Amino acid sequence: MKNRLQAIRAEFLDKLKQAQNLDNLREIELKYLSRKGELSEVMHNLKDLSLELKKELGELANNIKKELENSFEETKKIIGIKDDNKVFVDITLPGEKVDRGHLNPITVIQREMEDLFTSLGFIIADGPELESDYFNFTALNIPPLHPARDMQDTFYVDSKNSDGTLDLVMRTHTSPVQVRTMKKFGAPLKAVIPGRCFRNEATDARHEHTFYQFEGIMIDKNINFANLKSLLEIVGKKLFGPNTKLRMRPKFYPFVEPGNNGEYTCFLCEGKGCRVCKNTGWLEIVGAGLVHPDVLRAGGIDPEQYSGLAFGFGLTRLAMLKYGVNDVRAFNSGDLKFLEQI
Ligand code: FA5
Repeated sequence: MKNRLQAIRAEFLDKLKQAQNLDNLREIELKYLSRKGELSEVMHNLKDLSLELKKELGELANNIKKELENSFEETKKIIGIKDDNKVFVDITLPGEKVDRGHLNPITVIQREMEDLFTSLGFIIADGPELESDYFNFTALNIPPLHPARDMQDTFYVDSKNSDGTLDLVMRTHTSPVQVRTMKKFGAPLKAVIPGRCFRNEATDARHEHTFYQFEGIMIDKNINFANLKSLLEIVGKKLFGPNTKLRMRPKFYPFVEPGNNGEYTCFLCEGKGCRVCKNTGWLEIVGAGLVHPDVLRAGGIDPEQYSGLAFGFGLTRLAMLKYGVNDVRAFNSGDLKFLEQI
């Protein structure tokens, strides 16, 4: 049997050397390597041998099989290239599935908003996520020890000012970039600022420690509340459809005066009341107001000459509404099953 194996090996390699085209190769494969080929037949007969011989010849047979298969594949590659009219393609093999990625839902909404605002002449501005305490709070009319700081607790970085107060914070909102853009570009100014924010929250289905906002600021002569209202109406119609209505209710934000909460009619029930709007018919979407004179001054703009409007959407919450996501924590979970289905 040992001789038989060596003879098959020699014969196979000889025929392979002489093979000219893919048809020759198929014949060789059938005769020696197929299930009913000569090599398989010898291997099948091993079962009748003693345990010791079976072990010895079994190993030899396997090594020869591997060697012949490798030589066969090598020759197939070479002949496949030469024989260019007959490239070896096995059409019975399943195709290779290529996974396609897609944009994160928050990015989709961010881009939609950016498109809308750039079409209205706004620039897109950016600012640091690790922000100074001054820009995040003080420049926005929230001085140290002011009770309004309690509304937005954050993560402080261990770096101190000369007076011992903590200097750097993970920004709690995109509003610090209002003052940064005012200082950079002056007035008049029309800018939107998308970005990631952080808060030290007891997280729940609607509150995450890391989330996205979409800020807007517009400064010019005679900017008033009507400008703010009409701008927010345009956004509501773009996001939720042409019948969407806006209502604005007073809310305290230290950096705007008057400050308010913008609510849109619920896109799901169109104001009738449902589980998404908790039966109120309205969805709280945006904080907004007219820029406080102190904030204009912090940005180097004279409030006697200019006035401004500002707003801040919760971008993550918008994505939750648009895609019917009922737990904000899913966005940061890294769970591909969640991200792929959106
Ligand atoms: C602010 O952050 C203000 N800077 C918004 C603003 C800008 C007001 C300009 C006036 C002028 P507020 O804390 O309400 O406001 O947050 C705004 C939105 O961010 C909320 O409506 C909500 O949609 C989103 N948000 C706030 N905290 C979280 C959180 N922990 N998780 C997810 N989204 C949040």
